[in-house]
Amino acid sequence: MLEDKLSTVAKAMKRSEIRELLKLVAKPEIISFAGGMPDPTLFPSKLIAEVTSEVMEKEGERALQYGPTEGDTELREKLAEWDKVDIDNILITTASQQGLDLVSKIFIDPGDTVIVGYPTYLGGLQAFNSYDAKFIGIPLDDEGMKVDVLEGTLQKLSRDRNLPKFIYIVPDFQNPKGVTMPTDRRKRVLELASKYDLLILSDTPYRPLRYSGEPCPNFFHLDGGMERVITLFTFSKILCPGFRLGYIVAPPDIIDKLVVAKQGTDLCTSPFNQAIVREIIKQDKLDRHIKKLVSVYKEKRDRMLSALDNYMPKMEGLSWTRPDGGLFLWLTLPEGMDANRMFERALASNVAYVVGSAFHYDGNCKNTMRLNFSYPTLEKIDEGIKRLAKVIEEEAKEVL
Ligand code: PMP
Ligand code: G9A
Repeated sequence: MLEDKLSTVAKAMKRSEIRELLKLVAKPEIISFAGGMPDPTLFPSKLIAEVTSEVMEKEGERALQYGPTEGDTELREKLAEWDKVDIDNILITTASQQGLDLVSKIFIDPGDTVIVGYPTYLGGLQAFNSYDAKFIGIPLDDEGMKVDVLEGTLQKLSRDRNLPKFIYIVPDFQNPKGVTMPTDRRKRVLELASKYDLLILSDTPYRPLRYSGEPCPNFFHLDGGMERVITLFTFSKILCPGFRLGYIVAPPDIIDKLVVAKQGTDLCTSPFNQAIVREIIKQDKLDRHIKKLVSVYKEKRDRMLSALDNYMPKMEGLSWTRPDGGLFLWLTLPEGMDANRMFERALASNVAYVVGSAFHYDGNCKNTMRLNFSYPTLEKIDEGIKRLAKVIEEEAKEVL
């Protein structure tokens, strides 16, 4: 009965494998490298409590009232200053997942093509899918999306009159592979976007979390006229996901359309949460907090890399990425192994990961997995990788 009433897109919607998995691996005995969760012991709860009481005292009536759809003006000014853009370029969102939805809402007609990384962030695929997008995946190497493949694909799509409206890229410490696109490649991608008149949707939640190497400029700073880049940012990874707070940087005409789309979605992002974050930024406490996160997460990344070096079996075809930042690395198993099939064995050994196929729109590349290093403690990283190494060794004996 319900099936008959559902819209076409709702019928095609699928639950996120990651969100389902998070329920499964919540047991305390499981060491989880699955969810993309920040370390909760680092949430600045005391600071948030102090700032909340200041906000309530100074501006409680305003903070508890509806606010403008564009977002808190002073917060937008601060963010514009931070990003060296204009306030008209900024729209506050209910975190970046909403940014993905709003951008889809204003650009994707059913059947439209969207270019995505192969693999890419699952929640991006889910958002685009809700508007019935058709995907074309571009494989990644250690420098992100392969630009020669992108070029060939765009040539073909142009011939077929099937060009996408945008290319979705996670340029810094990509989710799920952990790789970063260097400046030269960003420029090439922009040239292609300009040649074929496409937008770039740049999703940058991990950008401030760099542990090694040199920062690369944001796409919008490379786009001279600021014409074709839409950038999503979120406070989820640098403060706390529970605030559900983020923002979009885009040309003012795109911001205008996004504002209308947002009005029909949630009217405005929580003014209360916006006021707290604005005050934390004004008191110069966010930068200090990010420095702390960087030092703790760097240690965790290093611990995971050395545990992998130390415990993984020496096996042809077994490899992993070495990210310069973010929360994840990507492990490839030898051809012929299947991380989906192996998952039961991993769970029985009390260790969890996200299967790599979840990040491929067609469910392929089953010999891959994503490992998160921000959530577990250093000890658990060590023990969990030891368990995983044993699981891989046993599975390989059985299937290879
Ligand atoms: N984009 C990417 C690439 C992500 O990794 C995530 C969260 N893991 C999001 C968007 C959504 O995050 P949020 O809605 O909390 O900002
Ligand atoms: O909890 C979520 O869905 C956000 C994390 C995403 C991820 O693990 O990639």
